Amino acid sequence: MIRLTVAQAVVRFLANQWSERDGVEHRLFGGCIGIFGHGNVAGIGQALATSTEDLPYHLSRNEQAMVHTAAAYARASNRLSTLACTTSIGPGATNMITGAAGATINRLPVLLLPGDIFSTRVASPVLQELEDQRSYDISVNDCFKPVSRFWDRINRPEQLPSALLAAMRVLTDPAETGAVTLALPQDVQAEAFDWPDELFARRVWHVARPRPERAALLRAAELIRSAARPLIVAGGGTIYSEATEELRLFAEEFGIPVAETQAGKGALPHGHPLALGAIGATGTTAANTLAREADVVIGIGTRYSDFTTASRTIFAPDARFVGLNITGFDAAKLSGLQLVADARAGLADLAEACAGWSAPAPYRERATELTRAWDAAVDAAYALEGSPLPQSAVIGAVNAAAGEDGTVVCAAGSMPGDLHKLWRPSGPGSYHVEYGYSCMGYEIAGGLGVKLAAPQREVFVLVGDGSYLMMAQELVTAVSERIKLVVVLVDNSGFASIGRLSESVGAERLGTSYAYPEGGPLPVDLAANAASLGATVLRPESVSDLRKALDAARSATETTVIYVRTDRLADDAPSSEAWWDVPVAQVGTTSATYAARESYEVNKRSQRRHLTPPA
Ligand SMILES: Cc1ncc(C[n+]2csc(CCOP(=O)(O)OP(=O)(O)O)c2C)c(N)n1
Ligand SMILES: [Mg+2]
Repeated sequence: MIRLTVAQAVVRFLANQWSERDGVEHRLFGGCIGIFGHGNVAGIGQALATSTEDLPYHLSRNEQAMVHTAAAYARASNRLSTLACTTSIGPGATNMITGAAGATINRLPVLLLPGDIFSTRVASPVLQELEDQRSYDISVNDCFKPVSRFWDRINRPEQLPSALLAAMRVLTDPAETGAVTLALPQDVQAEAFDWPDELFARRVWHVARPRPERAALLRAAELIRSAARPLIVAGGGTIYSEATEELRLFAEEFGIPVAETQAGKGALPHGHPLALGAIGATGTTAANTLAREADVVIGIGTRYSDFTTASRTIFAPDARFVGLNITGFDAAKLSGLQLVADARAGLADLAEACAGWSAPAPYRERATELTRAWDAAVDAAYALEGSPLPQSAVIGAVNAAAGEDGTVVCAAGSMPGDLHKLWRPSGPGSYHVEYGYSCMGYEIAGGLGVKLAAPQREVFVLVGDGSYLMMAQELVTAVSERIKLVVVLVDNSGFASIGRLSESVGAERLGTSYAYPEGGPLPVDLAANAASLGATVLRPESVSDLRKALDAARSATETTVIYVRTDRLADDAPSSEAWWDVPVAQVGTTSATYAARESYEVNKRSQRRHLTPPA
């Protein structure tokens, strides 16, 4: 027996959890990130302060941000490792909900430990307590339920061991993973209990590589062998499963071109003759052309978001789908033939089952040709010059500076779409755009997570002025913890993305420009703001100066913010020639609205249901 408080037991337990895949073990928790207040200061706070275990603590500046940091850490670790997040009760806790939704949507493991109201309820209502007149059993932490893959509240110490084990199981199960919430009432956190020694034994969570069922494998192979124009859609699961080498071999052996989702980008590096790059609403014309022509689509580790399918307009109405996915839920999408398996194991088995077959040779050449044309369009966009700077040129300069060991981080605004189209990834891990939740504010916080998980990488955060204003404070965390980031702050005085969208739906760019109501720029200086938070700041005004600034930031040891001005109204990236479904008002006061509605209805007609049985 070991006598510890509940919080001390949590800390000790977490420090002794490991994940294992392919014989390699990883600490399941690279650390604990948190902000203290009443609800965790005397519990988890005291436990961390006095712990001798290996669980480093990081002080974040915002609870939403710290969940983004943990999710980015998990993504950069291919989900084999994450961070635990601790908060006070009330607003500290609920600030994490946005981050939790982002992690769950992106299928990334994060452990959330919000403080909770007294289990004894003797002094209720306490500061920051939600009083629900229907039940004393409800607290704000109930809001975590829909965004958590496992949720529990520890009202008695005896409940802790089974809750911890269930939490670890979900975090390390690639089919179930996402945010896991263990709400910890503040009195219970501080309560001592006699724990069995075995609770703190070193525990290894084996991350499985389930193989496909034989019959399903044969069905999938038969469908693939029947294809004249097969296409692979590689999603994030391909990267998390570390299946990129199997993907390359599979594509080469059978002559199947590979298109990539946002999370899958980098699965097949740019320059490979079968790498089509991005697919969908923000795709390359190469990938989108072949998507329209494909008769069999093999989705690997993809959730088929509306961006990937161009809101279900990119694939032929009678295209048939094979869904190789760790979850049946995703495998079955678009009426797919379900191949429920780990991506790497599934690809190896599928290769065996398809042996001897190959897509027609001219089809392979067509993929390479289409890609060459897109590459030329990107070269032209990357070569743009001007003042304010063209966004494509900014992305091109960062792409060049990132080289082989760089990772680009982004999440919201006009840049994720441009990055998806333009960025030339050097491999898996080089591209980190959070586009499941596309959460403004993820950028700098996420950059921290990537750098903590992969310190050998040079991390380039691309952040718009809108996102920066939502969450710039993590620069202070970067500075104080000496976590080096290169942040490229792209200021276009508002929302280029939503402004463009607003105009296209007849909403007249309302609320998308940072200016006085009567017009005219605001006396706001975001570069000075970044400097005031402790970053080194550079203000290049030309593309060649930007390149020099990137070189300087790369060789610096401290966090640098490179501030560039771009034009909110410019759209210099080549078109994807694909659609995204955003509803347009059916009645309005301007002819623009009616024109937008009319073209919307035309596009709607090309939306497909994908109900064709696969075999
Ligand atoms: C938290 C959050 N709120 C709102 C949105 C909707 N949204 C998407 S992009 C965007 C504007 C982003 O502006 P900025 O970061 O300056 O990028 P830009 O579009 O100018 O490139 C908004 C409001 C969002 N994605 N996330
Ligand atoms: Mg902007």
